[in-house]
Amino acid sequence: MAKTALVTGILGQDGPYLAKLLIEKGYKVYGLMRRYSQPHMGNLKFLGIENQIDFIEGDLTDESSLIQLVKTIRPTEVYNLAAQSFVGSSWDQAKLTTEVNALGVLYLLNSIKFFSPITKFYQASTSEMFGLSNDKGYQDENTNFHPRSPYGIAKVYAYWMTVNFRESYGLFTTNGILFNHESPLRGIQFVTRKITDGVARIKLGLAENISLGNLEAKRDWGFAGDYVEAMYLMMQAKEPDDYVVGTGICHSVMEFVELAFKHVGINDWKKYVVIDPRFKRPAEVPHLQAKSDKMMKKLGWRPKVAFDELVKMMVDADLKRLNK
Ligand code: NAP
Ligand code: G4F
Repeated sequence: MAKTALVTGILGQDGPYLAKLLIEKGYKVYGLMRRYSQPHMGNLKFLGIENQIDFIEGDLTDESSLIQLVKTIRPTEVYNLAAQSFVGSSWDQAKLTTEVNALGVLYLLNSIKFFSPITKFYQASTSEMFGLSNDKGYQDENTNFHPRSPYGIAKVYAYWMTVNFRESYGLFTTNGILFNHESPLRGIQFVTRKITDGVARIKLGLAENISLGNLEAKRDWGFAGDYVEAMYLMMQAKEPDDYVVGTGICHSVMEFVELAFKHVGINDWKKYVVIDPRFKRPAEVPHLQAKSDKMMKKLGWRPKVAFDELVKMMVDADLKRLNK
């Protein structure tokens, strides 16, 4: 019998990459999507898999929709990628962020516990949970959480609920604590896509500048396609556990900007960047850098795409998109 996977967040960035990987491995993939007047299939189309997913309507905040689909499909694996994932919006939409990112996870775990306890569960946890914790210059599974945004706080709740369902009910539940990962499918609000789209527009004469916030922030940026492999590996492990996933190398937003402009032959990038306080956050996370030794040693995961390749891949994809 083919394995079945339910992927929430199927229309986002990670959902399509993960679905593609699972399809290649012979899974039947169900995708949870909200009800839209016009569904946006762009990211699935980009990977050429829009006709290979069984779509199911539902919402993480609607427990009855989750119960119904878990009960009906009884999937081998559930990958919970759905979230209000933009940190910047989480201060103004703290309640919504909590309902989706925290309570939504409880609803999904309850649906599995009551209606399909053999189903394995993956929770999209995040380095944002570490927030200000940086005593050692890196973060690993032993680092304390000190979230700095309603987004990070809601994700801490979901993290512990995922652990608690494992400890209380013996379910196979696992947390992937993923550091920032990017791709041409990244949402336009996130700083990397905002930069690569802006650079491509400037190069093509379609824009004059890019407005950004804090250029000093440092992130451990990897390629989303590599990170969905880590999700899959965690779900194939003998025992459920929690893992930090990142490249181990971090760069500042400024370095990202510099490299993106350099790739299109512009060296004097400062002429094109405007600092706009509206893009600064009420509380910043200054430095995220993963130490993924556990993931690498226990599950053999390795990132394949380096930072400079990632920046070039994203700029090239935006140039191509805009040229069309
Ligand atoms: P994304 O592109 O923003 O995708 C999130 C998806 O969740 C979207 O498709 C969205 O639907 C869906 N969603 C939002 N609210 C929902 C609801 N109430 N019910 C059902 N679906 C809902 O995020 P991503 O970058 O792929 O990230 C995937 C997951 O990993 C997220 O949980 C994120 O918090 C977490 N994470 C991401 C990173 C990263 O660097 N990318 C790092 C660590 C953790 P719409 O398409 O309708 O908006
Ligand atoms: O691209 P960002 O918005 O990503 P952020 O906040 O790190 O969150 C992403 O990664 C998390 C994992 O660590 C995920 F959990 C989360 O779902 C999301 O995928 O911002 C990155 C950095 C921040 O320090 C921000 O202050 O870039 C800085 N920045 C500077 N100017 C900006 C801007 N961020 C955005 N979005 N827009 C700017 O103009």
